[in-house]
Amino acid sequence: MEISVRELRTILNRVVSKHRDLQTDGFSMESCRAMVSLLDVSSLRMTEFQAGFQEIMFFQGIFREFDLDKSGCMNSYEMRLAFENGGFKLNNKLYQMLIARYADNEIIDFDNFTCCLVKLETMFKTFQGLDRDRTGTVEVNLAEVPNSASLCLCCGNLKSVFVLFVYFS
Ligand SMILES: [Ca+2]
Ligand SMILES: [Ca+2]
Repeated sequence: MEISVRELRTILNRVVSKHRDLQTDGFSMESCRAMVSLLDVSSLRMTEFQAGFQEIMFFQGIFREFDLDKSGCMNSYEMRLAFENGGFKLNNKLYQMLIARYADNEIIDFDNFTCCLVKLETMFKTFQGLDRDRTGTVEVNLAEVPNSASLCLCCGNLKSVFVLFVYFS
């Protein structure tokens, strides 16, 4: 049995609608596509769906933990703590780009939060795949860029990664 991106979206939205303490306007097709591509597949079989679902539950745990004022959404301070706890040490510029891309009226709801973390995770995975000698730096030529929609050029080491990218556009 396979689950399509559209079905994944329906399931996730049904689940999050039961958690009234999480602010969300629902998962978009874009967020769901990003989740499926993180798993490197085009549609989900049951085991992949379960893995994806556990990931969402994990993000939900982080979201609740760092929603310090229990507002049901993240402000930029809470978001930064959540990123750092998730192992994503970002420089200020990248951090501000992410907030600008994912915040709505300066707050980030649960679906945007999940989409942002999924994309970051995909980007870090891409980086690690390119960093074959594990030096924390990569050099890529155009042919190695994963695809034109996710041009991702990274430099610096992973502990304070400096990323120049046209990834979230
Ligand atoms: Ca949203
Ligand atoms: Ca909050």
